[in-house]
Amino acid sequence: MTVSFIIPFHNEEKNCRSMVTRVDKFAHTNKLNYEIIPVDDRSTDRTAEILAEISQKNGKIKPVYRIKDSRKLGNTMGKALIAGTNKAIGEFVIWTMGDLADSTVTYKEIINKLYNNYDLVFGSRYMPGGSWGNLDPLKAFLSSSGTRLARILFGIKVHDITNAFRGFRRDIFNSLKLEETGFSISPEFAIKAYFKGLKLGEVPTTYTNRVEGVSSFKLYQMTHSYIFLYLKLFFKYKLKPHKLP
Ligand SMILES: Nc1nc2c(ncn2[C@@H]2O[C@H](COP(=O)(O)OP(=O)(O)OP(=O)(O)O)[C@@H](O)[C@H]2O)c(=O)[nH]1
Ligand SMILES: [Mg+2]
Repeated sequence: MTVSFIIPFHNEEKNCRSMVTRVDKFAHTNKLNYEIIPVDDRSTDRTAEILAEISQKNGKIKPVYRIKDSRKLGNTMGKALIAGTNKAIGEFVIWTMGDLADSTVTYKEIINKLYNNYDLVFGSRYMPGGSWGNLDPLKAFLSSSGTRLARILFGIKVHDITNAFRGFRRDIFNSLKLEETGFSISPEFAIKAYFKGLKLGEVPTTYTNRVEGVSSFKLYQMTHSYIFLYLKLFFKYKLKPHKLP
């Protein structure tokens, strides 16, 4: 079994080397078959340069340089995660953030669940045993509200669908036809997987706020895209008139 780690980076020159090294060390120590796919977008700092340098010394690191044009507006993390996943060869895929926010201990637990026939396993900050650590209280409130709303609207039982940190079987990915370009890809993936009848699981994780680098989080943009997504999916899955046989 091969595990593909997909890591999105945007202006993470202070984090990208330690992040890729940390994942590499984890995978090596745990004797995994693995590959690491860092996906860089629009970085105007040395991120791309550093990724190129470390990938030359280690064949398991296979960077994707997606958009070079820094003038392109808007967050494209969703597109980056899709591009990385499309390049992956592993049977299992893990999305993990490039600012060192996710605990490597959780990788093991996600992989164990995938071995136990789960299709999509969330790293969950809000389930018992998980922690949002030093995450800003407003962000913690907003992100947990995104999950609560999905529970009310769609009946999804897991506790953290707004965290992009997750693992899944690669073969379930293409059929979901994910479209969100930015951060809202996280709930979109969860909601579409739920309605597809896939087996969703979760493992507790402890979140760590970034120490270095600049945040790509934009409150207005994110809230707006979440509301639009939830309305669109509510219409698609809950209000759409049933077709006559
Ligand atoms: N490829 C790519 N990566 C992105 C983009 N925007 C953000 N990222 C990366 O996605 C991850 C999550 O973005 P963050 O800026 O940490 O967003 P956040 O976690 O909501 O905000 P923080 O509180 O700063 O951690 C980081 O690894 C970013 O470098 C993008 O447009 N393209
Ligand atoms: Mg972050």
